[in-house]
Amino acid sequence: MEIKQCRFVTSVANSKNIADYGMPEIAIAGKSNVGKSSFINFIVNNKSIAKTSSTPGKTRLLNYFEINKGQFMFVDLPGYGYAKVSGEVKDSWDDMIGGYLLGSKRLVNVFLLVDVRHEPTALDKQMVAYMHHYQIPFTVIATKCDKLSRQACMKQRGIIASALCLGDENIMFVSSHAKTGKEDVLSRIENILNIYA
Ligand SMILES: Nc1nc2c(ncn2[C@@H]2O[C@H](COP(=O)(O)OP(=O)(O)O)[C@@H](O)[C@H]2O)c(=O)[nH]1
Ligand SMILES: [Mg+2]
Repeated sequence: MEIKQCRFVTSVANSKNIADYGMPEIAIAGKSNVGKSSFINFIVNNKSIAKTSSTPGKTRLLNYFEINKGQFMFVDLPGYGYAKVSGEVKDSWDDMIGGYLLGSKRLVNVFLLVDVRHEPTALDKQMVAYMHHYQIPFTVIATKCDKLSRQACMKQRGIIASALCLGDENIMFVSSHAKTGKEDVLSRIENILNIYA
């Protein structure tokens, strides 16, 4: 699996306006500021196609990125955990997230991003419970691995896995800044797309 091309398609502000673009969709979910947009830029080899921000909680949109001229779509979901205005931690996700997860006809997998340094939050756990409930396949990816030593990352693996009721081997590790972990992500994408081919 190689990503040769990426094109921004559209932003959707209301989950009622979700369209069917005729290709499989992989959604990118996680807290505000966990590194979703940076992850997309890293995986598609583009420095800035997805807008990154050091101000959490800004994106209230679904952003669609078409990969390899119709092979699949990355859908960048709104982050959760921050209120738009006050900057306080919010205890529910945006309606857009559930609207998308249940409304998309082409969703094949959710990449749930968690910060390697932190134990998953209540909202991360809710996401996992929700995906189990609706039988939505997902992949947990720990981000910002450059922030910890290799040994510390391996320790976090167990903490993250047990908080989300998963086996250790189900957590993937990336750093968009140090550009590590891409091969694992690409082979995961390849496997996911093969299932639905
Ligand atoms: N050290 C480090 N920082 C990162 C990494 N990925 C993202 N960031 C930083 O985390 C912040 C939020 O990133 P962004 O991609 O906008 O997160 P999003 O809100 O989930 O889309 C930005 O300041 C990024 O530079 C990473 O792999 N390593
Ligand atoms: Mg973002």
